[in-house]
Amino acid sequence: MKCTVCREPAVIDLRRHNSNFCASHFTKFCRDQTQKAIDEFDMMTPADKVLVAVSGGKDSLAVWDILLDLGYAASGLYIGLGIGDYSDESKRYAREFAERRGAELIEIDLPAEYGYDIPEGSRAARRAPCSACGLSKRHLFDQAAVDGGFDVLVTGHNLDDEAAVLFGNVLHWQTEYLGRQHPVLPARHGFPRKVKPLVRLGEREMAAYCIVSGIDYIVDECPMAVGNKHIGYKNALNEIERTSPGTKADFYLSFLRKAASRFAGEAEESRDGLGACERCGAPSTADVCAFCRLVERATSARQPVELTRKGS
Ligand code: Q46
Ligand code: ZN
Ligand code: ZN
Repeated sequence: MKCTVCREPAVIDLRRHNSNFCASHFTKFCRDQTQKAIDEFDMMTPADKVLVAVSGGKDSLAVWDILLDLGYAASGLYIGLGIGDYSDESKRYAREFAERRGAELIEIDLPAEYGYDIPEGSRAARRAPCSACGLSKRHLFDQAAVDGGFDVLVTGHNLDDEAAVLFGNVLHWQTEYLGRQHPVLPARHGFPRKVKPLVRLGEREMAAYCIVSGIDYIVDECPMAVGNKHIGYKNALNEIERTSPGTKADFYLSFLRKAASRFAGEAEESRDGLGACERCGAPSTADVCAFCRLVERATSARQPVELTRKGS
């Protein structure tokens, strides 16, 4: 197998692009695809102050690495979720990467700063772990970006993630979510601009990018992801992709080009009428935002346990 560009030995074959690449042309391919997504969807410019949401996994570290190489001023934001060894290890990878690249890493520790971890928050709020986690992360990412004066918040969602979410939204005709499923959400109502520069690159490519770039990342999946419906959607799409390479990219990117705008109105309506949370000031449709309600439930559920322990 030879590199399509230079004929040196290739390290990866990309069937949907009908190409093979050596390590250096693969790295260039990933950078080019990222820059193409940034340009195509007007995500940001090198003048922007960029904050990357970093989990310690391959996608977030890869996008951070690529943005730094493309000349963006990108800081990282890591949130300690209190998910046992998984959180300890993922923090170590995020710190190691930041140190190696000499980049700023902002850290927030959910248990230390807000008094609960994701397993507790999920039990107390009677939400699935990923729902309590997603709500907490979204709130803290938004707040850190706005407080830190960042122009744009970057997440490492890749093509596989976005295609799986789209698949789920289509299966259930979640038209409001379809209206919001764009790789750029403009800044408004106290939310920062949010962008997903990896939407043209798949999961396998991001793992390969980290390997050829010498980036260590947490390989284990989050233990709380078990039962997450998106894993099933990804598997179903991978099965289709196996026999028809390129279908996944076509499904998602053609949705953006041909159909997304038809649902934009519904998303607009749901974002109108936002007020400010009376406790934290974040944009909210209710007097107290969902995050502050989660904090309240999770911490009041914790207190009696601590009191019992102290008294015993
Ligand atoms: S960290 Fe959180 Fe993910 Fe773990 S609990 Fe679910 S959402 S799976 S990206
Ligand atoms: Zn080459
Ligand atoms: Zn609030």
